[in-house]
Amino acid sequence: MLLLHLNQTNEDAWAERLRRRLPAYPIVRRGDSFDADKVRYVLVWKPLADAFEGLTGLEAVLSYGAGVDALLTHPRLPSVPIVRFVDPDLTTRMGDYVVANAMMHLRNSAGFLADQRLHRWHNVAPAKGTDVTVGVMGLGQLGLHAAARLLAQGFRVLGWSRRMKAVTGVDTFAGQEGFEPFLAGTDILVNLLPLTPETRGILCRDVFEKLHKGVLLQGPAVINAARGGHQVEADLMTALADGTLGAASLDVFETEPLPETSPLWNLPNCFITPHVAAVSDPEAGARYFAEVILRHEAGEPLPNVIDRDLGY
Ligand code: NDP
Ligand code: OXD
Repeated sequence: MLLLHLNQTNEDAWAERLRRRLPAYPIVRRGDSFDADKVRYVLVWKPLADAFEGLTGLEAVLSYGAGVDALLTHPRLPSVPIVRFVDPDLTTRMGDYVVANAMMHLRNSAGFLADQRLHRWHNVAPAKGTDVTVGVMGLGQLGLHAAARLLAQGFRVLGWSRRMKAVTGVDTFAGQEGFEPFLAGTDILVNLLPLTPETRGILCRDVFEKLHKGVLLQGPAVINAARGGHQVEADLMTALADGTLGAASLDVFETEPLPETSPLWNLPNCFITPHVAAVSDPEAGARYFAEVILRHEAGEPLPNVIDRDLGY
């Protein structure tokens, strides 16, 4: 049995598509009445307190988000494998977000928007893409794709990961010793790291100050498409206000939804989106998770199982 523990608005779409893909497999939803001990798989992302209650026969937790930080901090997370969502649909959406926002920063969108509001004709030329370096933090499923898309746009691309990687066209750095040289060469910093104890708060003033200056008109830019817990919002506020950063694109926040009272809303050089950089599409998700279940039921190993010790 598959239990859908989805606490979001498109719950019906997920249920309908999964039932279509798995017509012979029992699927129940949170709130239905069912034998909890018959549940072999639970589809969940940001688990509520009771998400795993009574699931004594569980084979795997299926995370319909790519990031598993909310699962890993659940106090009653069962010790079964966690399969996360890895899919070209999600990856492409993230690539779209990163490219769109990198292009906005390249073209000085924050500066020209501010001028437009003042009816000011300020005739300055933005930098050229081939002179701008985008540094991608995290060279996993999403970071590698984003790097390829940025290269295709003509940017120079640097990449940073935990372990050293060889990526065609990308200058790569790894670990703590690689972090400062990576930052020193970066005009636009893209965060695609998982949220772990090691990466929490990584987008802080000290990091913003180390970014490369002099290429983008208003100063270096930051794009955070990973998790709000990566950014120190007070540091972002001051860096965006005092020119340490020229602009930022934030899709994720320490508290979501971003409170109406957050001063981030009012910063003219901060582009805010409501955690939609790469949504998990029900059609793509149903295709992926139906395949995971069918293969596992046929005796094959589970794919994309996260490493609990690493936290991603
Ligand atoms: P992956 O697990 O595929 O990749 C993670 C990358 O981060 C790896 O390259 C890994 O290094 C690197 N990394 C992890 N820890 C460190 C560290 N301490 N120092 C340096 N590098 C580190 O993740 P995905 O690419 O699939 O996803 C990344 C994140 O994006 C998710 O965890 C999620 O939080 C976020 N996300 C946001 C979405 C949105 O809509 N805003 C949508 C989907 C995901 P190594 O290769 O050496 O292991
Ligand atoms: C994810 C997300 O982790 O949407 O997939 O943030």
